[in-house]
Amino acid sequence: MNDSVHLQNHNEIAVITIDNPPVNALSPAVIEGLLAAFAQSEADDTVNAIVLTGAGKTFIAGADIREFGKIVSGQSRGRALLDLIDRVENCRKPVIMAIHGTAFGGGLELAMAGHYRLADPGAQVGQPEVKLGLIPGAGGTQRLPRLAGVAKAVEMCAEGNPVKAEDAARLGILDGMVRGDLVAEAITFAREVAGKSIPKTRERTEKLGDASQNAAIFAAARETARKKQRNLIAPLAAIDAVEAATQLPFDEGIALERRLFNECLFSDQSKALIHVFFGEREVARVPDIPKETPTLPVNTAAVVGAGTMGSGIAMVFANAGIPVLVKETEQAALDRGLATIQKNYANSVKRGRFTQQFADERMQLITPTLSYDGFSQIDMVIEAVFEGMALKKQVFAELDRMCKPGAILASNTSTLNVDEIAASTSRPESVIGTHFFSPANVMRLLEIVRGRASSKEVVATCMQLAKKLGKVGVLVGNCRGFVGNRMFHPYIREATFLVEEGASVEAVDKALYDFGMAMGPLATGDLAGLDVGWRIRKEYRHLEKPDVRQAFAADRLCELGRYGQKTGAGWYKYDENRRPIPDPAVADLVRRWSAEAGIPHREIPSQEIVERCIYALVNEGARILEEGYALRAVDIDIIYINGYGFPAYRGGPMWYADTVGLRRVYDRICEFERQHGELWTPAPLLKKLAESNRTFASFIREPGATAA
Ligand code: 3H9
Repeated sequence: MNDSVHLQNHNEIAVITIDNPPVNALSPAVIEGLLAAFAQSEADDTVNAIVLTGAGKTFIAGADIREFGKIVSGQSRGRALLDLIDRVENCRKPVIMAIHGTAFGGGLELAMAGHYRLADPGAQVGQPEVKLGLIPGAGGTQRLPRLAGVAKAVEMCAEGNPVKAEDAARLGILDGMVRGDLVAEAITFAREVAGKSIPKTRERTEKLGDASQNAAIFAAARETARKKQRNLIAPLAAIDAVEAATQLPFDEGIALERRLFNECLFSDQSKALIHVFFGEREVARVPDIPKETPTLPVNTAAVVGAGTMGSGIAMVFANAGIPVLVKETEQAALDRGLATIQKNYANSVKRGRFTQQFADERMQLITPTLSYDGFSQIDMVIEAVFEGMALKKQVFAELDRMCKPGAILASNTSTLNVDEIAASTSRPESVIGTHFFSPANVMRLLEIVRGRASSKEVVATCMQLAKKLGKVGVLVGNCRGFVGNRMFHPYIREATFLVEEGASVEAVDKALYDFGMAMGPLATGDLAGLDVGWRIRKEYRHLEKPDVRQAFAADRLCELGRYGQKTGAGWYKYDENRRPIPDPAVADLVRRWSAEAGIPHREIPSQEIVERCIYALVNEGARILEEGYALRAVDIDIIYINGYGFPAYRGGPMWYADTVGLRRVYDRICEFERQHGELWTPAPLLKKLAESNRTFASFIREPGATAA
């Protein structure tokens, strides 16, 4: 047919194969090839039935996401897939879908327009469009409830999670599972159904339920969406579209789905989420480390330090099936670490995330130890001891003596200089930073810190390992705080300044929560422990300029023993369930401290709160980008979304600034500089891009001029 669609005749059964690697996305060429293949098969009198399958590792991963930009810019009407789907459903010969790998999005929609669906037991089906800020746009919201029932269809379209073949067969999305050769079995099945009446999904109504039951399902789904997918428009649109399937004739339902799909497609949310989808894949690409770079095997690991981070990191390795030693210096600390791990697994089993058997098997992979015995066999060690340079250096010198040549020696430092740590070994090329985020077994982000001497093999291995560990690995350069924490510092500073200027603790947190952050900055401080920042600020006090304003309120709270959640009080008070309660005592204290410091209190609108905090992130991000500590603006976005609770539907801080317009962001930052002084000096890159009407996304650095 064409390069991406092949047609073969197997004794009266046409087999159409999509061959569009890597995931058989429905590109214009695939759709065109399929239309031609169906036309030819229908016209061919020797063909009695048609089997559609995918070459390679999957059936169809969905519409081609890269095409959406063309619809938005008016270059394409985007109707071709709908036309194909109509053609398939109206085909006069039975169409059997032979599904392996994934039938996602448009792939499932096409499959549901077929007359029968058979699948490999390892297959998955799903409508993940909502994760791209979209709804199914090729009939998914109308056909899925007809096959799976209303409740499951609402859940799948609004939440976007995949369903395994076995469950899909039970639900009626699939007609059966095939354990042997999928295509051969589909051909046999095709012979059985050829010539018989052809069932069409659009004509089915028996699973569409009754009005009162449905009303309860939709009300519950809307409530869940508002809570769990806060501020997102696509989940609610998906629910509306499925509701239409229960209330309108099929064609009218399709028309409504189309309208809602387009509304979502043209929204800023969808553009941002598509940016994030490609961004999460883009960050794996490191310009000077090609794909073919050899990597080192990581079949065994060790973690030094069994505190909160160390025990979480050990779980990450165990969960990926990698045996891991956990070393402590004292039995009591080791016992505490192991108890934490056991408690975490027990909670996961209780919540249904893991089976007891899975948890038991993972525990078996974790071996506690008080010595370096066995370290000489280990492929990769992650140091997760207390954040102090002297101790880290001592541990690395020991690892240098104990570990085999070529073993990767990684530090989980969140701020310290990886080159200085590497210098305490005789093999700085094997040393790298792997900055996990707390809780390590939950948070997806892994900052991989490239030292001056880190070898390309070591960097490539860690980038690849991140994926195996279920993390998004982002390569960053070795500056203080790396990318994430370096930007977090001015963000928290502004939140504190705002309180010192008269905004209430709750108002600051609410403004940023409403903006979409997972938590307000002050509540985050309480969770992490205010003493952490206090300790760092004390250590670096000698670097502060005397005439530059410093935030003081958090340090004063620490002096009063208010470290946050762990002491039952910080910016907030906490009840026994660690629920935050606004504390009038804090408001009084801050008012007094501000008066003493000569800072007048004033009303601060929530817009200013958001701009002060978010633009502080953006300005520091611009410096990091220009200095080469992040490879691209999107790397910063992915860090903030996966490690700091930045809303994905705003695309990350740099993408968000692009959508506001860099000129506007720059002008506002200049205003802040006039009001608040040199802490707000605009980053030179921001100034340059704003003045030339460009975006962060368009910024490409000279090759080689990077520390990441
Ligand atoms: C849709 O269908 C809308 C319709 O309802 C209506 C339309 C009118 N398009 O993830 P990987 C690329 S919306 C284009 O690393 P894995 C991906 O960028 C769509 N490209 O592999 C990457 O490229 P590169 C609904 C796509 O094995 C490469 O393929 N469907 C698409 O870890 C490999 O991807 C979805 O949302 C695509 N649809 O995971 C499914 N999908 O190598 C999105 C992937 O240059 N896809 N690419 O970086 C996925 O969830 C995963 O890719 C999948 C494979 C699970 C399939």
